[in-house]
Amino acid sequence: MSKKQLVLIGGGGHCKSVIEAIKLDENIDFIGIVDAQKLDEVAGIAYLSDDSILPDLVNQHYHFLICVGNIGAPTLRIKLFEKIRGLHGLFAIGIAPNATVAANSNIGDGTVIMQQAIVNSEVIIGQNCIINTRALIEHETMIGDHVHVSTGAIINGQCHIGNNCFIGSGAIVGNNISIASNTIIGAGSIVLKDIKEAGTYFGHPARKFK
Ligand code: JB2
Repeated sequence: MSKKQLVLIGGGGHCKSVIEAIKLDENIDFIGIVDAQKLDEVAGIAYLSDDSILPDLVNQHYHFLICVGNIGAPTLRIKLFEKIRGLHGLFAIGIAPNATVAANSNIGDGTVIMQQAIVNSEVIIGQNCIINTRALIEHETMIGDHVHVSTGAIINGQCHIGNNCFIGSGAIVGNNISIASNTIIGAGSIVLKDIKEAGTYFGHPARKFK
């Protein structure tokens, strides 16, 4: 199998974590990093240019991963994803070699599964998501596009997480729970009832904050 030639978009903190997560994947060749500001190399990967270089990189048939995080608002992640999609660019799927991903799960383009995350049987994850370090996604759960399940969060079985949600570090979502698109769940919160109205929810049990 030929190696996937990969360009990373955004060279900040999340990018460093992504490089660490996937650098041992022998099927990846890092081409470099595109960032709005000029950088030196990031975790050993070369800086290429700002976004004006994207059409040229798409023409090279490189694959892309958006590497800006999504703490709360996914606006920049979505903007960059749509920009590359508008150019007909190809997206990679990044899976850390030490993550566990069920063979019968379905992972969308541009999604990254970080170190020691677990994606269990028949899970469906949309495009441009972050399943962050040590997150657990249990059986038959469906996750929309542009969702960030942060470090150590647990989404139990048969849940439905809408588009653009942010599930904070260490949060727990009970079995068979639906969470409306565009919802933020604060770190450490516990969600045991469906969330039908988008907003920011905190606590145990999680309550609407705004
Ligand atoms: O339009 C843009 C653009 N705007 C900002 N195009 C490109 N190509 N890059 C852009 N950036 C770059 O994204 C910034 O210049 C900066 O280098 C990078 C964002 O880095 P930062 O470290 O600020 O955030 P992050 O998204 O990598 O990490 C956040 O989310 C992670 C999940 C942090 O909060 C981390 O602590 C967190 N772990």
